[in-house]
Amino acid sequence: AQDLAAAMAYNANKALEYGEVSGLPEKGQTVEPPNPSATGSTLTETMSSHKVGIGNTRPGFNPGNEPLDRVRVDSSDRTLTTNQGVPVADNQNSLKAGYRGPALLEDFILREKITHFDHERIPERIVHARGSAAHGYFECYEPLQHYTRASLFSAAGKRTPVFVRFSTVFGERGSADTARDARGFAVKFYTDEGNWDLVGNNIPVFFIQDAMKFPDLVHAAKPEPHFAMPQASTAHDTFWDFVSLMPESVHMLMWVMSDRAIPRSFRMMQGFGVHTFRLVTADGESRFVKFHWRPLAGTHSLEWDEAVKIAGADADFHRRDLWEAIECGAFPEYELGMQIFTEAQAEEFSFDVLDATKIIPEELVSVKPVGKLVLNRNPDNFFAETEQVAFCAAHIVPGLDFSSDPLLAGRIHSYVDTQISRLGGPNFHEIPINSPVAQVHNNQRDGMHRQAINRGRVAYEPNSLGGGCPFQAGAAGFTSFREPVAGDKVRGKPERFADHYTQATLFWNSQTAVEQEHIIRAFRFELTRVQTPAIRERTLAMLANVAQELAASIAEGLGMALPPAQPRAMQDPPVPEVASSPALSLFSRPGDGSIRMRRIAILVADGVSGKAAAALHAGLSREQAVPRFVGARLGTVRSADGDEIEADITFETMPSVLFDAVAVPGGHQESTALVHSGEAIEFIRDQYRHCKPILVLDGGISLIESADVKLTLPSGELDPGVLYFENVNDADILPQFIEAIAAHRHFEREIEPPRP
Ligand code: HDD
Repeated sequence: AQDLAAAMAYNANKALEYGEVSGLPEKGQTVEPPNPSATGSTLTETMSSHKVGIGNTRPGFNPGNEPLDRVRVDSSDRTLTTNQGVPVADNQNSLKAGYRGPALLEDFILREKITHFDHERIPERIVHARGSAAHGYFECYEPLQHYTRASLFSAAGKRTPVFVRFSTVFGERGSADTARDARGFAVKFYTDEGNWDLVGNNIPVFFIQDAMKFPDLVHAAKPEPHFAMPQASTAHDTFWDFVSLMPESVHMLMWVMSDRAIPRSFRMMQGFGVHTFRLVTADGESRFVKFHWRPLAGTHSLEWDEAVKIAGADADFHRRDLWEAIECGAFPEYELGMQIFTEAQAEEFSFDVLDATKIIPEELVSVKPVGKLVLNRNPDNFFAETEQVAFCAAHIVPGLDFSSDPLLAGRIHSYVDTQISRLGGPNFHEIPINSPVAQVHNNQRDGMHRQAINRGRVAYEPNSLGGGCPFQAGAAGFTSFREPVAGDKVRGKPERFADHYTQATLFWNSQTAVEQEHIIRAFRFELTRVQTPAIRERTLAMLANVAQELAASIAEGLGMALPPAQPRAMQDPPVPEVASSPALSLFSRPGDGSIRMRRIAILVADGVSGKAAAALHAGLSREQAVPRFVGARLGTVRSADGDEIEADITFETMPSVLFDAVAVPGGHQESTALVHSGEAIEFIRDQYRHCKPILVLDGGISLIESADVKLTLPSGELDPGVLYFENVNDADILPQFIEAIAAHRHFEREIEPPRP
């Protein structure tokens, strides 16, 4: 009984009420009321003491803003209790009248357990339901007061905590990670002047120009309502019906049909704020800004065939990758860049910066690096953090402001609104993952699930009974930029919004031949799945305005004649500033040359050269890559040198598509054993088909030959991604293999569709 009492003495849920944890607020976080003696609280302890603890809080102190530790629960060494903290003696059997008798209504333990379980699920997000998240920090490179008074940009080296959620857009919560889709890139900055949510995507433009069309877009893209198919795919009639009638979507379609929509990893994709926002200085001066995230690991994507196979082999491919990278200490990093420009500059552009279907080519406004984002901690609990996090485009801090982008205007409303039904009420800002680090003091009260226990009798302003607190921040608070506006009340769009094609063509012209080929194949895939010929035809007619050769190649793949181009909304669009922009190619950002967290298969079977296998494993591990010994079955493999190697995983459980490269370490029996394994041959063939690096040593060559892998390209040159060394001790093996892996893919050899 004594042990039980000791175990019960501490309740991690209520840590606040036990000493140290409820410490003083950070210096500078407390705003002293102008006249403390005027505070007419009936709770005198509010003002009474400098001591902390129950009944002894400091003025302005709000325990709700303490770090998340206050709500973390660790049940190790604890007894099981009900939600009321009552110890539970038996968690196996319900209460019955006799062992074979009926269950009793009074069994509050059973009823509480089942009732809670019955209500465990909350609605998934209307869009972006499938996501994965991580904690980290943002570090500012240099003070930016010249551009903005936002506190997170106020000093070099200043760190602001962040929580970042990546997502697919259209799939349901349990859908596969590698669906063709845009990816959400939502960042919550817990700044010392409140939360700023930069809720972006990995694509810099959007399907539509006005929030009025968002429900239509989502209804068209989601599974069709009569039979709820297809899941996490836009390859169906309603989507293409809608977009082919909405040519403003064509620029975004080009991006979504490119390999951007099948990233290799969340660590290897860009992010964009999409809209034009404002930076505002302390003097009230404003410039426009577009936000860019650039991954230090470079931008890399999957091949479509790979993405499809990964969906079956590991539907959690991106979630696992993010989790494992952080667990391994290979922290994902991104640089934040800003395209900063004036309204006068914006006037001169051939496009409208309030149109979310347009980019600003980097040739016009360069991207200024302003800071670094590092993701260094996985959430403790998926539901409490990743699921309950509520990003809102309306969450903005002093020094930043919105532009009049009509898509953004709708978002400012939608996000807060959707959380109210998703998270069950207006107090979702109190859920620990959402609560700001900055203090919260206002006269909003009550509502479902209220956590804060606001003291005193005052919940209005102005007041004298509360000393006028909380008082207005005045100039120190958020002030909207004084933008002069005038105009008639109208429903309509500015003229340049009607130019739908110029930037879609710019994107097409900026792609390499390999990327163009992939875009054509993606359109063919999607439109082949469309059942209604008229929708295919209308889409082709729209694409003919982007590039004739694009539309013609797709038409050929569909077995259709190319229809005449759709009439354009704008007959004479302005001449674009640039005809091509290399920064729009995925290949323009190969990354920092590291192979951190790349997965590499080392194929093993009895007779493998153990020395070579071990050297490869050690060398790749040193580079923070993840080598795995892959065999036909688990257990021990006896190497040619007599050593034993433990196979980590099998061909069946981790097929080729889950690896970035393969090594066949050679040896004699080994090559024979693998040559007779259909799985090993298929493994190598897929690596080859997906343009991945292949390393072959010594006798391993027979396996490569069985898989029809050529050391040379059709041009006769050596394939830089297929490395063969006869001598397993060659000093060049590791450096060359690492270089080939860092290059990610070797598209020189691309053979899609595969040769017979
Ligand atoms: Fe949105 C979620 C990104 C337009 C309405 N959106 C959501 C998320 C991201 C984006 C990343 C997931 C946040 C998370 O991880 O929880 N959305 C965008 C971008 C857009 C965009 C980059 C265009 C530039 N969205 C957009 C419009 C509307 C919405 C025009 C409505 C008018 N978005 C929502 C939403 C969601 C959402 C319904 C669903 C769940 C949520 O908000 O929290 O309110």
